[in-house]
Formats: sequence, C-alpha cells, structure tokens
Amino acid sequence: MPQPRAAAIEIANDEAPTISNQEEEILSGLRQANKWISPKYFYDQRGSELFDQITTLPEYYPTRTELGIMGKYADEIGKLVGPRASVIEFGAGSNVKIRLLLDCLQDCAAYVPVDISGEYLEYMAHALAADYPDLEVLPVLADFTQPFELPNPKIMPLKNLVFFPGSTIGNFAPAEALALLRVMHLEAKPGGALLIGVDLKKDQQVLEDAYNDRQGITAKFNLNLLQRLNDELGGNFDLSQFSHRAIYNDSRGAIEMHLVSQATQTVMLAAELFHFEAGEYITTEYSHKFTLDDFNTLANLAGFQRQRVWMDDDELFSVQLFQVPDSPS
Ligand code: AVJ
Repeated sequence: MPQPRAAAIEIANDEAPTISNQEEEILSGLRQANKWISPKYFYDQRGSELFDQITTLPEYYPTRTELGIMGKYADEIGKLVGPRASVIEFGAGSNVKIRLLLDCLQDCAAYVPVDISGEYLEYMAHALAADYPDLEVLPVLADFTQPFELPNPKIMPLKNLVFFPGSTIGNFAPAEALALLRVMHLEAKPGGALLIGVDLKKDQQVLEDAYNDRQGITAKFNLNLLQRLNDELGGNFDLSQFSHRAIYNDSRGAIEMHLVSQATQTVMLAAELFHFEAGEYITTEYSHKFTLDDFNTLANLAGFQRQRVWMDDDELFSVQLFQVPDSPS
C-alpha cells in the first residue's frame, strides 16, 4: 500500500507582491486617457468560479480543444519530452491539464507550480500530492513575469519542462509576451523545453462568440472586476451602469474586453474620483491570437527552437513544444 505523504508541503517564497503596489497599479491604469485594468485581477474566488464556468460554455472552444489535443497526443508528448523531467508550471492553473501532462511523462522528477496566490498554490499542491504520492511537489510563491529561484528536487532532473497551457501567453502585449518567454527560457535552462498552449487566428465571428456567450457568463466575469474594486478598494461602481463588450481588433490580432460606461458618471475608488463619459470604457483584457508563424517568430526571439506543433482537426488551437538548445561548449 502506498503511504500517504505525511510531511507538510513547504512553499518557497520568492517575495509575493503587496496589496499596496497592486492598488497603485490599478489606480494608475484608471488615471490614463485610455483606462486599463490588468486581466490578472479577474481571478478572485468569484472570478475563478466564473472562469471555470466559461471553460464549459459551448462558445468557448479553447479549454475543451486544448484538453482534446493533450489527450489525443499524450503518448507522443511524453516520448518527445523524455524521462525524468522536472515540470515547472507558470501559474498553477488547471488541475485537469497538469494531471494529463504528469500521466504522460515517464518518471517525472518533480512538479514545481509557480503562482502569485499563496492560498491557491497551497490548495493545488496538496490536491496533487495526495493523488501523486511519489511525486515531489515544490511550490514557489512568485510573480512569474520576473526571474525566480528554482527549488532543488531530491531526484536530479534530466531536464526542466516549462508548462504554460491555456493560451495565457495571449494576455500579454507582444513586448511583455517576449519578456515572459525569456524568463521561461531562463528557467528551462539549456537542454530544457517549453510546452505551451497557443490560441490561433480564425474566423472573427467564432472568436467574438467565444467572448460573448449567450448565457452572459463572460459578461458577469468581466463585471465582477468592478465588484472586486468595490469590495477590496472601497469603490462605489454601480455595476448596472457598465456593460460588457468583447470585440476582435484585427490590427492588434486580439480580442479586447471592455467595460463600457452607460452614462456620464463619476466613480470613487480608494478615495479618488474617476470620471467617465457615456460610452467611455475600461479595457480589461487583450487575448492575442496567433498564426503558427507569428508564434514561432516570437519564441525564436526568446531563444526557443520549435520541436512540434499539435492541433485539433479544425485548427482552432495549438499545443507547441519548444527546446532550449544545449549551451555551446
Ligand atoms: C485565461 C487568458 C486564456 O483569454 O481566453 C476567457 C481568459 N477571458 N474569457 C482567454 C478569458 C474571457 C482566457 N485566458
């Protein structure tokens, strides 16, 4: 009988950001002529629940398609990555995807989830350790957009595999996406690899439908951001005076999510006043879409070499494997 892992899982702390610098980031975004709040603030308890609901919507193809690709090509992914990899997940996101990956890898050396939310990390790490008693789980509390220190697994890994599913890379502006890929390149180390989910350019209507679902869950998800500002930063946003909008910006190659002011109004937040004209909006998310060439060019700039691309039959979504070349001797 396998013994349950008794020891508490220790979380390596790589300086989590304080609430106050997050508050400053939010306020400065709202002071701009083009008002902006980063999509990373969507994910409080309620926001995470709403996102989970989004992933099951008929219009929202990415999650289901990515899971389908990973399931179908699991054996191939496992073979190409090779034995005894240490998996470093950027953002401890989905319980389901990491399990699919761990199940296809041979003799995984360790699992290193890196996340900015301590509570979520702890929950995910324990859930996983309970189901994989032989796996060493080494969570790191850190902002993964900045280089962080990797813990040392007991088993010496043959390579590091950075895992970044969900096309979360699409949330970053091109320059930031490149900077993030460079951090991944650094953490993967020479001889390491990157397995990344990348959403693809496609028919505009299909894209816009995915962010304008008929049940209005995406609208709730977007508006929940204002509720969060009310609850956590002393705001007085009237949610009925803002509406959700998601449109594809062709020149940017991205879905943009907006919260559109329905009236001329002034809102208070953290003891500061913010004025909105009717029709003025806060941009809350960019979700960039890529061609295979677009993404290869970006990854090459970060020093990665593409090894394989897997797609669904309709070519809606891709899972891509890249290598960090061995250091020149
Ligand atoms: C979590 C960034 C992959 O961009 O599709 C879903 C977030 N926003 N519906 C995406 C999201 C609105 C999602 N990612």
